[in-house]
Amino acid sequence: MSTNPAKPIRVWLTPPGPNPWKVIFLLEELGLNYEIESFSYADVKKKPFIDVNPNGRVPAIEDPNTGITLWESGAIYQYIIEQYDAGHHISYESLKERHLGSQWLHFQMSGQGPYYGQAGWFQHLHAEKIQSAIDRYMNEVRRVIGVIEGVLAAKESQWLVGDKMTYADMAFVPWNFRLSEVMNLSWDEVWEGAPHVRAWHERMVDLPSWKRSMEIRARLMDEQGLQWNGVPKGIESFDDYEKQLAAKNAAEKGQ
Ligand SMILES: N[C@@H](CCC(=O)N[C@@H](CS)C(=O)NCC(=O)O)C(=O)O
Repeated sequence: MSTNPAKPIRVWLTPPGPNPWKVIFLLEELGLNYEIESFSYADVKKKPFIDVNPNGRVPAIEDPNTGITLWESGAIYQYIIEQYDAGHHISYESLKERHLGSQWLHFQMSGQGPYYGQAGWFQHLHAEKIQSAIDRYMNEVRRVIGVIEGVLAAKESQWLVGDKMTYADMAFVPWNFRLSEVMNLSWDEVWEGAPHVRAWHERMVDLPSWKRSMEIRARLMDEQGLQWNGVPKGIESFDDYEKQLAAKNAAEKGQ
């Protein structure tokens, strides 16, 4: 059971990246009243958004029920859980489990998100191909998957905390969902040596709340003329997109 806010929580997001979908997934799983303010990634460091988040990164929320504005998806998770998961559908009340949930959320925020993000950046978007940087972040992605694999394999439960899915499990989904693109590998290759992580991830992407979140993403991407992988419509593949970005970069350097 969750406590539903009377007025919708406003979620500011740009559709392509994974972080906003972490929050939408949580709101959908709890069945909370919310609305989306979708805008272009090109405007993330501009007004009006930087009045909401001076750091110019999505997601951010405004909750008119409490007057609270928050950014950083981990802080948003903690707030939503404390304020709106009174029935502990995806959290625990007990001291140990509360802190284990916090531990995994911190690990996701500091160990998964930034490293996966840098892996994707150096693999696809950085103007030069720097193999040592690609290797460093890809190795770190593998290491993070390995940490979770070891923990899940050793546990009787299929979840990180206690014996049910919690927000701590859910927080990992949006970045893991992008791994095939980030690593440029098939899903079988991504999950090689990590059967427990694979099963854990697949259980969550099969949830109606995740499926609804991805339907919303598809609609908002379409509204902005973007294909599912973030490539603008009219450009065939991510490879072609990378080539166009590289040419644009080179032209700007030449100026
Ligand atoms: N630690 C932040 C990361 C947020 C983040 O990096 N979001 C990306 C989109 S997925 C973004 O807004 N990037 C804009 C930029 O890098 O300028 C969080 O978890 O909320």
